Amino acid sequence: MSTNQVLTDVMNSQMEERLEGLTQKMFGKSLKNCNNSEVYNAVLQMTKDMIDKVDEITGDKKVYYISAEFLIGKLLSNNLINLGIYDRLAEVLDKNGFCLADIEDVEPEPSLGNGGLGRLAACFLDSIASLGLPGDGIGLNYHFGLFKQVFEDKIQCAEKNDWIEDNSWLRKTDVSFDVCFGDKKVKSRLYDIDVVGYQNGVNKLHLFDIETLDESLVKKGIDFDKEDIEKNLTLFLYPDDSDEAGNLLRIYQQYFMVSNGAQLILKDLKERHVDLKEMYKHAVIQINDTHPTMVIPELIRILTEEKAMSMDEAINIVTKTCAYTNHTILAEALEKWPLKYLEKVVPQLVPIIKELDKRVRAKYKDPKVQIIDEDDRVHMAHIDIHYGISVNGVAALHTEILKESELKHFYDIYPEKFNNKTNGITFRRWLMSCNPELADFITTLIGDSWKKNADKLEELLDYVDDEVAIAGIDDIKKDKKAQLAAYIKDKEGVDIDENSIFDIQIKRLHEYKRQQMNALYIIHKYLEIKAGKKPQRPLTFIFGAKAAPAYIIAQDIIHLLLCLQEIVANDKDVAPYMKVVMVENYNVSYAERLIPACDISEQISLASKEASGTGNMKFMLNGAVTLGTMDGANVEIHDLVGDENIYTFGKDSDTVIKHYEKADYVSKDYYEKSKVIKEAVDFIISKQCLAVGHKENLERLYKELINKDWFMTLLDLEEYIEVKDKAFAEYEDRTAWGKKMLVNIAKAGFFSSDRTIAQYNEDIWHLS
Ligand code: 26Q
Repeated sequence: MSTNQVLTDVMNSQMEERLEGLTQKMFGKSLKNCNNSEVYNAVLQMTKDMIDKVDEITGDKKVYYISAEFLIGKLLSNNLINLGIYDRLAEVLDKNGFCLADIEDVEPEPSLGNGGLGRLAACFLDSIASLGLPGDGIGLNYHFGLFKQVFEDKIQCAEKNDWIEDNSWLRKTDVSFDVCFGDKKVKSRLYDIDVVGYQNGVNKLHLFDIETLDESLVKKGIDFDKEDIEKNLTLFLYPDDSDEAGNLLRIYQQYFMVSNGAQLILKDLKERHVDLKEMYKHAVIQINDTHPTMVIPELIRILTEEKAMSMDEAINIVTKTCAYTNHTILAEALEKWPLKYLEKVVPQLVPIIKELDKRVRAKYKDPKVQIIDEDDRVHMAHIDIHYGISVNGVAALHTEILKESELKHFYDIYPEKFNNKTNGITFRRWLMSCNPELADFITTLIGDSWKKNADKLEELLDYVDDEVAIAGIDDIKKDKKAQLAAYIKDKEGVDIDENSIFDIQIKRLHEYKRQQMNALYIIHKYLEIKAGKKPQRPLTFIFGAKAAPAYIIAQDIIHLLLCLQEIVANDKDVAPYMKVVMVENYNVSYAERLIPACDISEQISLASKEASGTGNMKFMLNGAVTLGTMDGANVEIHDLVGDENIYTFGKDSDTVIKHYEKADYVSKDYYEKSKVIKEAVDFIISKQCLAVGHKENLERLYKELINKDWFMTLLDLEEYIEVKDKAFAEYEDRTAWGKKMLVNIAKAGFFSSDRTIAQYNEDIWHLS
């Protein structure tokens, strides 16, 4: 029996007394007399006390996962599960008149990320600890996470989103470093959040902050004075404005993160008595997209200026220590900082970056692989690729596209550096915690070894013809749909029909993800119903998405969806057959309710544009069937489940890439050639739509679609309509659909982030 199992047993047997003791000590009353918030605080304290006793994960080599985002979501439920005390706590609370789910609701959600990349980082930390590997996260302690979304007059408004309370998972440490921005020196303060592995030890998420921060700078919405970094450095997480990234404060934040990170790593190595010449044998730094890239020149700077190493030696050692993950192929999202900006913010790095660039120029003449381009912009990804040991994409197709087109010139130079690591998700959060009913049912069928070894889910395939098992899965889906319906009624004030098909698209709002194509389908369906063609069963279209505040067309798409929601709801001919709901402030907690209730998972990006997607994996694991393009990890989902168990459509990535190369996609041709497309697009500026919406937003979106449509919505619309209708029709064969659900769950094992992390370790990290 491991130490942690002993701890778990002790905690489970003494839990009631401990909680009672804590409520007495903290609030001077007994557990029974506390309110939910007090119970939450006592449970938080009890859990932290237990974590203090769990062994730290140690080893000869450690990975440092540096990321500007860790979208950890609420932590209570996950920590309880990983510590093995969830069931007992539910029992104790129940006995005292509380419901654990209500207590979980009290916790504020830390939204320290935009979407996929940040959530991936959080899943990875869970898996690293769960596999017992030594590995910490390094990031920033934003006081306001991703903005809170509210709809006013069918327009998205952004409000500040605070999450830090007096009593929280954050632990203030006595670690503080000096960070210099040229002549200006800022003092940092480190806060740690414990990362508890599943039946395993503890690692840390290190979040750096400043103590001179002034939260009162934030006035209305999310505007604030951008001048004084001593007051504003860690106030906000930047929304992903791919296009409008050129903000100095973002560079200040990035350097603050990596300078602290580098100092922390060196401190750690010193405490472990590591000779810095052998640093790469004891530390590996995984760079999550280009946001932490400055860690490379920063380490080189410290090693040469403060540790008396030669430039050759420092570059050699740092190169062997760092590895880079690419998460995007959208050219506009690749970070290129004007040298001028860097000269202003971090003048001390500029000579190092110039030296790195000089060395590249001496070896390679191709302008495409230089670090500093002819316009004096620094290509951050190029630093990572030249001065790191590994470059990985996040799904098989994505990595192939990097090798063959986006980063081809680098692949020609360094084929050995390129590798794929298909993303994954932690099953602790995305099944055990958000869908305990399904997790338990799976366990009754195949035992619980799948919790440690996700591939075991394949044993479910033995039940593919078992009517009882299939009915069991279907009943759970029904329950989760009913739970979601009640939640949506409460939160959004919208009634949804539990017996309808739940078709869900939840993800950041971006044109390449094509929420607008889904909207056009909805218009098409609306017009069909108006014309008398009714669906066999009512349809519920659910959306959740935040748009970067500076991304105008994305705002317009949200507006259109909200207009459609109203038009459909108010039309008595149509309302009984379909419903549209755009939920407000979609976040991790909302995802945890939506995903288990989904029948059809919308993964409809323009092929070649979605690096991987991870929502697609979460839906599949919870028994939804994917309706998707052959993009990102959808391709691997398709390969695993087979044609029978997924609905695919649309032009493939080669075709799309050729359209871009030849610049021969003309959206107006598609609009004019197809009656169905024309009708749907025209509806956007119809009298009916303008009566509920804003002319400016709707006209702009309409014009964008027919004149530009950069992400080729109209290219795939007809096939999308056809395949989506087929999926809805086939849903009526309940036995066949049940099998599809089961196969999707059974084949989801590959997408466990435990598998992804094992591969990072095997191929890149080599932790002992
Ligand atoms: C850049 C500059 C300035 C401000 C913000 C940003 C910025 C912030 C966040 C740029 C990009 C991001 C996030 C990117 C992201 O989430 N990418 C997603 O990563 C997932 C995990 O690998 C993939 O599954 C998704 O396909 C990919 O879109």
